[in-house]
Amino acid sequence: MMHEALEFDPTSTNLIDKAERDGVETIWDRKDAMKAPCGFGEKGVCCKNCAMGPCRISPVAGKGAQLGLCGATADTIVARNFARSVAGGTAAHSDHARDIAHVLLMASENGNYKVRDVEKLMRIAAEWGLDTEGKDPYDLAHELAERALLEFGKPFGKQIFLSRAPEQRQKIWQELNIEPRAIDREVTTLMHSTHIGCASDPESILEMAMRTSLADGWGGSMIGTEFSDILYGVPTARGTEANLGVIEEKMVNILLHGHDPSLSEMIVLAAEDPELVKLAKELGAEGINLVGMCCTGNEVTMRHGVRIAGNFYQQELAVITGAMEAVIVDVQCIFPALARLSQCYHTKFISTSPKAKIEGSTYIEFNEEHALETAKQIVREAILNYKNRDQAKVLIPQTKNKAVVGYSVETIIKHLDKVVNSQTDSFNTVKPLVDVIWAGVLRGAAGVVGCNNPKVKHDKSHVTIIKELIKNDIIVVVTGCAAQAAAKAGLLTMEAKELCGRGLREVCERVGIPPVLHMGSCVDISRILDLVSRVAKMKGLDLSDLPVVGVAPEWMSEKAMAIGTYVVTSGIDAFLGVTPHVTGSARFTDMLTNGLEEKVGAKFFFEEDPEACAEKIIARIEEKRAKLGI
Ligand code: XCC
Ligand code: SF4
Repeated sequence: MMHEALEFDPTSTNLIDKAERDGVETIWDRKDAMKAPCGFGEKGVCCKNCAMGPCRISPVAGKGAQLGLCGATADTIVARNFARSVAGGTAAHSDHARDIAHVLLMASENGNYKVRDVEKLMRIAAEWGLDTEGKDPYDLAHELAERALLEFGKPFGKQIFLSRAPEQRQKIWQELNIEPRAIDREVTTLMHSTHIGCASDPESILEMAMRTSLADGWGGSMIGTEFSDILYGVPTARGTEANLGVIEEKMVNILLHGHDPSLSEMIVLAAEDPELVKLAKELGAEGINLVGMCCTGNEVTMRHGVRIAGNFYQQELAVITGAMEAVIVDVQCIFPALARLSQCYHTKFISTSPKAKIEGSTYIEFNEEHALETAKQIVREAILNYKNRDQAKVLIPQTKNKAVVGYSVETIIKHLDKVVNSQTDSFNTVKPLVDVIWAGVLRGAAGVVGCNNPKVKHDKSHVTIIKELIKNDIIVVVTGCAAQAAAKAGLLTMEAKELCGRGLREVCERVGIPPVLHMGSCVDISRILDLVSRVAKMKGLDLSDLPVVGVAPEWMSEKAMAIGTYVVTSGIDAFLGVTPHVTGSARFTDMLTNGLEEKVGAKFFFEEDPEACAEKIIARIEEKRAKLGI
């Protein structure tokens, strides 16, 4: 049976047919079994914040319950549910960042974790006001790590990275009293405020959610990105390939799936270990083939060129190929379904994080103290499993596309610099980018980010929107699973310039970049905040003045909810291709899609049709240009 959501992606369709033949179940079967989703949940009007409930508000005014037992209105319930998603997303990104800071704290010259980029260490330490003069890099790294850990729980003060934003923006945050304090405090306070019998004013709940989301974007996520760069190196442009065709028939295939580079970096090292490679060969394989998925896939492709097996939607399909010796996961975006699925094949499903023990998986705790040793043990398990592969069950789609990845802010600036040869402080100048936008050669920029969601056809919204934007001379930067959709569609190549308008094509040719720039994982959206802040500051403008937008065509996670909220709170419009669960409150929906603009100069747009979404984005960008008189 053809699942409607799939039509767009023939690679996946083949494997879905195979799943049916193999008698295994996938997300598409579960989606069918789910039938119509709960209408109350869909609209956000179901509250179970206390045991007097669940309370659900009738969507028809004057008919059925209009208030929860405690008297909460639909507006309050929707606002509280929304806010709790933002808290969940902020917690996930930030707890990941905390782990990275802990790893930096234990980094040492002779240990598994080293400081790979001393220059960036110095730069961030100086930015944070540490005395760097004549200090041993590791002493400085430890001092910086301790400072970062305090960002999560310090009793006083606000997030240090807020000062990266243009001054006008900081002032807006100050006036609204939404400058985030300690990250954990914002998450905790928001959970408190949305407890039964606490805040009921939707306006104020939204503002608290905005403050919490800023603790993600300009706090946890930014720490996650910058500290990963210090430990594992600043990403640079490099070639790779993407889609399930990167799985190799004659090699030991290992899929890395999840988020934290502290695990994946060690697995990369282990997979290169000569003894383990030798073992793989002794067992009849041609070698070890490490491939990535979701954000951890982005982390390792940006720093090592590790090939991308696919995005969120394809995690089950990778196992269904029958050629996957092991799936190694840590945290976030991992289907619990993988446990049962991998038992139908020879695949070892290895979970590693005490924060994400998955029933039915093989649990090998990843202990940072013995990082490389554990990583080798995990890779060895995969190799030993090669002999259990059932050749009769193997089907590897031959589809894959070339891609260039690794455009950190540093790398983008270096590329721009080559063209203009500007004599100014090379790290700080985004002048060439500013010039082409102001000259109208580029109309603007869009960050296309986020997940897959079976509510829309796999990757179709991502690809349709991106193509439409580059055709209209809007340069696109991508992260997360959106980046992988773009990679699979061949949009991260120099050749993709043929799909662009004249202006963007010219820029791509002169600078030597693809029209769609891979900027990393989802915490790396902080790189986008950094980049646009540099552009705004160079022009003495606020972020809300710039012809730039954020787009999440197929988002699904709470993290995406936090991202959308901090993007808007930072003054950048966010276009969502999947409508969040807020429509049960016309008032709250209006606050998001209208009222926010007055407060923070940006708002949400909900548009599920990708063509219409692209049109609205272009219109909004032109509106901003007109206001700037450019
Ligand atoms: Fe997860 Fe980060 Fe979404 Fe992909 S894009 S499905 S959150 S892996 Ni971040
Ligand atoms: Fe119902 Fe109020 Fe309890 Fe929510 S908090 S479940 S609306 S009584």
